[in-house]
Amino acid sequence: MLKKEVIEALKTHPCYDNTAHKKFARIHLPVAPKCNIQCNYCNREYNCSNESRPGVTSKILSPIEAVNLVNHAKKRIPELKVAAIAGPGDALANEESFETMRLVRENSPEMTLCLSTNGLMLPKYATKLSELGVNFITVTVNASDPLISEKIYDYVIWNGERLTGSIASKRLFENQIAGISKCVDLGMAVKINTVLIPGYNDDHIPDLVRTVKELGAYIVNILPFIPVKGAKFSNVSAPTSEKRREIMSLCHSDIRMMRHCKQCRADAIGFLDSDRSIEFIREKCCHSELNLKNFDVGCVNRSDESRIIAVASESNDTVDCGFGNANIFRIYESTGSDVRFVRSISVNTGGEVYGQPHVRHIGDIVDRLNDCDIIMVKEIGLRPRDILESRGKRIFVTSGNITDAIKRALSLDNTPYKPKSHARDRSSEVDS
Ligand code: CLF
Ligand code: SF4
Repeated sequence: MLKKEVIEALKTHPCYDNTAHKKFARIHLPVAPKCNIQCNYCNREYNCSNESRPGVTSKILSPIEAVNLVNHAKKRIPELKVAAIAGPGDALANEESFETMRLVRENSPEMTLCLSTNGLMLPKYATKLSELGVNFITVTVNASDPLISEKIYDYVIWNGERLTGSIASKRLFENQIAGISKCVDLGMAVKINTVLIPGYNDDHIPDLVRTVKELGAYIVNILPFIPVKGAKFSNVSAPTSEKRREIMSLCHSDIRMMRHCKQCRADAIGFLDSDRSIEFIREKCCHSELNLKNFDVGCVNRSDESRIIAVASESNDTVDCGFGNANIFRIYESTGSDVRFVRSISVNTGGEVYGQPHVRHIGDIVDRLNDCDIIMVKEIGLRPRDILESRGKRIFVTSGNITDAIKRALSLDNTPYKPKSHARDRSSEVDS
């Protein structure tokens, strides 16, 4: 049974209610670049700012940038009711999604939280999402028959292993079923998105819809497949609107159908019918105008003179860790005379100190410290240093008491504060 607050929130959710989209708006927060499966219709590399389809974004935001954006958008769009994560990768394959939802909840408790996923990690994270207040979950399920789905998915990454063929599709579907059931038991509203792919799953969709109905899904959205350059299915034709209507009419007596989906971008903002993201991200970011200095988020409220400093510290009062092996960064704000602790950012090292896992770990730390001006560490490798400096960060290698070290660093740092574009640059993956 749906939670009481979910029943209330349904009335203002532009995707779950067939009339709410005319009165209420949503914001997508593109904080989730990574994915743990490969659908044969997806290519997130091809990213044109004029293109409108799922998986496309002009920029990846950090959680703090995302919260800043929500605050900014709320002022300009009073009808904004839903803050959501819809890619560009899979929301549950990116730690930043949880931090983003937590910060939005803390900062904008009136906002409905929504998230879309392929479902692979849903059994693991359903409870955590419910505790974070994320009550609206979309799961993309394209087939329940492994013989069909093995043609739709290229691979699935599960427990660090790359699964293919029917093993991959069985794992994915089993997790989708378990995750959907868990969300339903927790009183969340579950929407199923199914991509209608001619010649692959068209005849199978009515069966699939009955299956998800039995699991307790609230609504189903049958989206037409969009051929995308560079994807395995780039030569498959899109379905005709008649075909889609025909399939929807076969299913609508079984379950509520969404009929107004706009297949929006991962950074869409506004009413479903009129995307205003260009006002907030695309245009602003190109001109570095996104207001990164005035975080409205409760934990950071900086002035023009202040700096945000990330300190690698295990002990809480001394700079005592190297960049690559720190488990935790303590974030401070300082103008040079006063030093204010803001919060901690945990970066699980995962125990790997060599090879690709460590390279990825370093890259993730760099991303998570995107909002900081100064990075203070006991030691740092050449390449992470280069990457951080190319993003406009200043690095201080030091040790000892944190407050003293910050004051010392700021007395040496005369560079005027200049907000940089924080777009993730994958062209220069780091190693330590
Ligand atoms: Fe976004 Fe999706 Fe939440 Fe809506 S979209 S995460 S449920 S707030 Fe909506 Fe866009 Fe269609 Fe998605 S129109 S693509 S169904
Ligand atoms: Fe692309 Fe989403 Fe499929 Fe991942 S789950 S490959 S992001 S469509």
